Amino acid sequence: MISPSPSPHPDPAHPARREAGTVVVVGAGPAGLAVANILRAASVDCVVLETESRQFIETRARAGVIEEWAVRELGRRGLAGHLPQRAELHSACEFRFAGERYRFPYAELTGCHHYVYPQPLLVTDLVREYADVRGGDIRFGVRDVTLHDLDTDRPAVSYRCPDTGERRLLRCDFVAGCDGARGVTRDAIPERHRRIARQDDGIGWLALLAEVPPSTDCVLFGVHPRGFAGQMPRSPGVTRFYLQCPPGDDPENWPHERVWTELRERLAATGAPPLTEGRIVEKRVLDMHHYVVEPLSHGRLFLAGDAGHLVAPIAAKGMNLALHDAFLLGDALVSYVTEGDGAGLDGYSAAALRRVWDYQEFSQWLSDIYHGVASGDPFRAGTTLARLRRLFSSPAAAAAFAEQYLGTASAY
Ligand code: RFL
Repeated sequence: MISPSPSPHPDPAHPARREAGTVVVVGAGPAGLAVANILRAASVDCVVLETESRQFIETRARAGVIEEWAVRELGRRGLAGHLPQRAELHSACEFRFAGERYRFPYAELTGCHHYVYPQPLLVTDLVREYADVRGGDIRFGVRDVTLHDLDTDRPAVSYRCPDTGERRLLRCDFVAGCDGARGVTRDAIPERHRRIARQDDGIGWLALLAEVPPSTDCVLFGVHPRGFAGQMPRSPGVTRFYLQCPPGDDPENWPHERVWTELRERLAATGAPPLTEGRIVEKRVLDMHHYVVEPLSHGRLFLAGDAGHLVAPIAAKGMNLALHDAFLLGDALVSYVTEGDGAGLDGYSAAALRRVWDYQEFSQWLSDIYHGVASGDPFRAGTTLARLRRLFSSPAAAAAFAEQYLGTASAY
């Protein structure tokens, strides 16, 4: 229960310049910026701390697929920015296996679409709305962010100022930990108060960004004995590709020619248009691992987005979950601060985790499909192909897949 607790210790250990506020948001990714915008719209004062520069976060390429419910929520809160004009609307994806193409028309089954809008554009819109339009306080390039007194009703966050090297301390009522998978807020929860459930698929993906138009109008999943391959359109001139590879592989093992040969082979299918080959502008290896922190809160600290749960980009779910957390947390903080209603904060972790676990389960299921044929286990390869064929022969199986892929269940 959110209730008054012991006062913070005085700050003799922190000879820092002190300021006070209501909420400190650590991290300016989709989660932190959405929370900060919701607070700002309700005139709840907050400060956002971000280790990188504004230019860096506005150009960092990552996600691209946003689910329709999340777009609707962004719009309802005046946070859709340029998305309605610039996003591409997708209504189908395509599986390729056993040398054939199988188009899966999910919009026909759910009435909902995926919006393809690169993460840097969403982040640019959200920073602009928060800082330039709503006049919010955001501090870039901060160093050595540290959390203090989380078990009191006046916690604090300190950081080193990039220009002066001076240490600053922000006293607040709440801390929103939105600093992603490599942040510090998750570790501020004592181990005895949290459990981290982890899953490692033991699989790597070479993630590529290429300056080429996509070869089809939709996302492609190639399930091939040589390994998974994927194509995710990002814009008319930029496409993301994935190639399954050994975990921890060196991207330098994948020169231009090898990348395009493997993509052509793994995505080959009767009647498929040829892939357009072009310059690769980003090449990195991601290990397919996942975690969930439970609970997502400790005292006055609330985790949102990748800080609290990581889902590998298998089903394009991470940014959608980050936004879902942010909507719940932003609303709960506003209710508490403006009306004294703590129910949203008390229930935040459980409510957020229901969708998190559902999406994790779907990603595991999809990971089995993507990687089963190349597993070297003929039994697993057989069951994987049976699952795939079922999607195209059983309306019930297709409806269940579409609901999970689009995140449209009526309750989580
Ligand atoms: P972010 O975006 O990582 O933002 C966290 C921010 O915190 C800053 N930071 C700190 N700030 C202050 N103090 C500290 N100590 C700090 N430490 C870090 C960081 O600089 C950063 O600005 O987390 P957030 O907001 O939770 O958002 C999560 C999403 O970014 C992530 O889930 C998605 O990118 C995952 N993902 C995808 N999700 C989708 O929903 N759809 C997709 O199509 C999709 N594709 C992808 C993806 C992730 C990928 N990679 C790179 C893992 C494709 C890829 C290749």
